[in-house]
Amino acid sequence: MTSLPLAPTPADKFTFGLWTVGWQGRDPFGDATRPALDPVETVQRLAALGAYGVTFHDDDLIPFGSGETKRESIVKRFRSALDTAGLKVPMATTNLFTHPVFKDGAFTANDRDVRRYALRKTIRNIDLAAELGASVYVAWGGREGAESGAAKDVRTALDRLKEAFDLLGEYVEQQGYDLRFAIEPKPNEPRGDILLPTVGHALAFINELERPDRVGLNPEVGHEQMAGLNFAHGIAQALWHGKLFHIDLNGQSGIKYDQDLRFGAGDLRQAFWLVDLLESAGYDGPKHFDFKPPRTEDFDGVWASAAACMRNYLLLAERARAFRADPEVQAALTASRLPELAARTAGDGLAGLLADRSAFEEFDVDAAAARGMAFEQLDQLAYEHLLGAR
Ligand SMILES: [Mn+2]
Repeated sequence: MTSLPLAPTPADKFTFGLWTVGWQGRDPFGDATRPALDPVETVQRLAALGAYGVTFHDDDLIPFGSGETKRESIVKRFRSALDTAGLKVPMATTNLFTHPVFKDGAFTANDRDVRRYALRKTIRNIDLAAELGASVYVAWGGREGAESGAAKDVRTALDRLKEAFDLLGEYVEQQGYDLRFAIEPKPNEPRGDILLPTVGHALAFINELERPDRVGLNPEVGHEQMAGLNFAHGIAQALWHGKLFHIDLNGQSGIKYDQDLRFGAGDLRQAFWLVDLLESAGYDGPKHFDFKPPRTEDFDGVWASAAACMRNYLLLAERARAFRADPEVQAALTASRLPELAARTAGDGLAGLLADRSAFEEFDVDAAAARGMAFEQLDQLAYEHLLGAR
């Protein structure tokens, strides 16, 4: 296949966290392999690559413990870099996991004073997020969890987690900010087990909040795949509930540590179905990359990896469009009876269903059981498009 002339533009709404390209490669077994990156340089480089925006944790931009004067000068310099580069800040989040004070969690730490500190730290960055024009505030509770059974009373911890989101919702409402929260589920790492481990757990939790409309999801590819789940299915359900407020794109190879590979690496097949879903569903929020350029890379590798995230999305979108537009695919979808799934099961109502002898008494169960679904022909067509053979 020849190289497709696909270059990202801000209209594609690709965004990156400061902590992604800025990751220095420090892991549990080794020290940093790259120096720190100036957020201003990140803004310039991402704009040059065709990105739409950047996102940040409070401490990515303003080092933990900075005084008010230093904070103001950092924000001023960052804002001016954004304006010059034309980059947006559609989302921000809080670092409630790096500092040792959060070793037992933030909103669900057993220590009450840690919980109160975590709320104040979050509220402080919500003000900055609103000031920079963000419309989504992500909450990843990386340390909200436990390694052992009695260490965390999960039902009580969920009470505290609800209390936190209710208070944050009240604050945002009081301030009149146009800001919604997006919970990011993850099953484990850094805690042995994390609360709200999957999309489904988080969706159920949101229903118990005082302001459920203000809270949705920020699912991450690798986080669901770490739990062995089908990410596209999880996203489809989040869309069905109207809860896909934001999305973290990256790559993961099966059930193992959180790999944060560039988007498209790892499970390419799931990446294809994800892009097919996002494009056909008309998702119009930011397409946010939360990945880590491997610690083997120098800065050339970092920017190559960032550019590849966007290019892989565009390539997959092009492949998905070709798949959907192929007349043979449309015929195969009909042969697999997808249009029939869209028909009401009992459009004739309960009375009609009960009166319909062909639905039960005269239904030819054996004939229906014998019908093939033709899914293999359909799936092979998808593979042919994904592999560039059609
Ligand atoms: Mn991850």
